[in-house]
Amino acid sequence: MSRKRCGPCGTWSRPDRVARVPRLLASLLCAAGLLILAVPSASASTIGATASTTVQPGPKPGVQRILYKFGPVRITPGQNTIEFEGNELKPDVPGHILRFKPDLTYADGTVPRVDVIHLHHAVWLSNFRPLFAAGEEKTIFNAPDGYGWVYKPQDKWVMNHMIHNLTPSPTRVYITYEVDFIPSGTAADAGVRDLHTVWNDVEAGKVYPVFDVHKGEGGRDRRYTYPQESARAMRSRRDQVRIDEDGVLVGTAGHLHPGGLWTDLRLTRDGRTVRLFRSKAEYFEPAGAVSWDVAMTATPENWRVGLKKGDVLSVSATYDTSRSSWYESMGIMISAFNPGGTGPDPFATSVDVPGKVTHGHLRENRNHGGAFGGLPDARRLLAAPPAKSRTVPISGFLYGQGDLGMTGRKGRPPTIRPGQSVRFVNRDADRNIFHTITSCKAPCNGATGIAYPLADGPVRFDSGNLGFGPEGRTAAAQRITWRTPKTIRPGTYTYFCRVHPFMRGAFRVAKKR
Ligand SMILES: [Cu+2]
Repeated sequence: MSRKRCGPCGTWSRPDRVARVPRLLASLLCAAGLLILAVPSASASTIGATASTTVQPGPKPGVQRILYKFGPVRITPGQNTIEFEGNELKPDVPGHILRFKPDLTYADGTVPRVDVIHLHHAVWLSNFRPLFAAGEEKTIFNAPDGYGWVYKPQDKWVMNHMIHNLTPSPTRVYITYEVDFIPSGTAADAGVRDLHTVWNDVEAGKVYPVFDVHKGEGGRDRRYTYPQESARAMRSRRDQVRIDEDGVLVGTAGHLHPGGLWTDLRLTRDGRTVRLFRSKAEYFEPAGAVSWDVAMTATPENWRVGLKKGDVLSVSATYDTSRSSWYESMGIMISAFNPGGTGPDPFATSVDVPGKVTHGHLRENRNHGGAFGGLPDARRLLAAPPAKSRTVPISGFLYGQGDLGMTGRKGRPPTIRPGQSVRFVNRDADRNIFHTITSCKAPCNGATGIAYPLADGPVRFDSGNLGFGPEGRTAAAQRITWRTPKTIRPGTYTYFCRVHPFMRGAFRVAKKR
């Protein structure tokens, strides 16, 4: 399969028919140039012999239900990278897309457990702009009756995906999407009104549009809203999109990460702002707002908002910070816009109604973790003298000293004195494997699952993804070393790898002699 590396520019772009700010225009043009290079070599034949299309009877007369299997996508040990691949798996004729249901499967059609293979995101780009997207919440996009996303066969599709392998074992997966489609010129297509995607992203214009949420941030309510509670983000306001023609919004739904409570879509017109919809994270997770066992609410079938040229749509994401830090978080709202259509004025009529989840609990989220996992309690282990130069190499998915999975001397926590620090070096980085050293509450030795471990240590530290990647489009921190803070007080500190949460370790700060 051809895998295209994109350069230092953004493809998370502003949507069709929406004015773009100059900063984004530059990144769009850059993305367009690179993707034009990428697309000609990418076709169904380069994806692999088993890339496939299945046409089934649709839910209504005249509607085709088409299942596309994009792959096999080869997943390397510990993979956590962002990829762009050409995508010819789309309808052959013009028409309208009424419904879009994404998923991730193995070759046999079963869905990987989310604590094993994790769909960080997939974005279906059409003509270099996002059309649909999926994360582990796997929201289903449904156009209201009488509307459909407009589609032409000459639209250039590119698959942007980040599939995260939480284990050291390579595998192969398929990104699947079930599309309900009506061909143009058929009776069923008569009168169907065009939809375009409006993409609001709190970090729009970045290929990896993420922000960190730290435990305890966000004031007394321990709820942190981005960008409003970040002075830096409020200076750039990447979350805003200006609408450049009159029309009607007919639906919206949000995307966020574990810890997220909701995303809000707002409209600003003539200096006034009104909330249009709150997409709530409804957690099935027994432990609460801490995992991917969640579904997002979407707007009801009859939701409409009339928009005027010059209106500004904006998004915010609110996270719970009472229990854990949430690194590399997202906040996106994906809306469907019908140019030229009309709808209620949201300043005169309240449109901010409760939504509905688009699916229930998913089986792949059933392994929650946290039960006894057989690992020791590092607080009871004998201390090891500090390693040479107080450096711990990370290699083969093991922390070289103090890994809770190692027995004997190697498993003992390296011990330093107050004012010193332990230095970690990721020796797996040359195999494109990133690791982190992230604080979790001791003993941090429970079984790995989607809700365990959490970044919930009493002293907050996080190394970032130690490794290198293409500038501007990677989770990598662009370094392979990290030192523990020198200010840490005596005690035993446990940590895990956010990329490979089965990796656990400890270090100790000894009392002053
Ligand atoms: Cu790791």
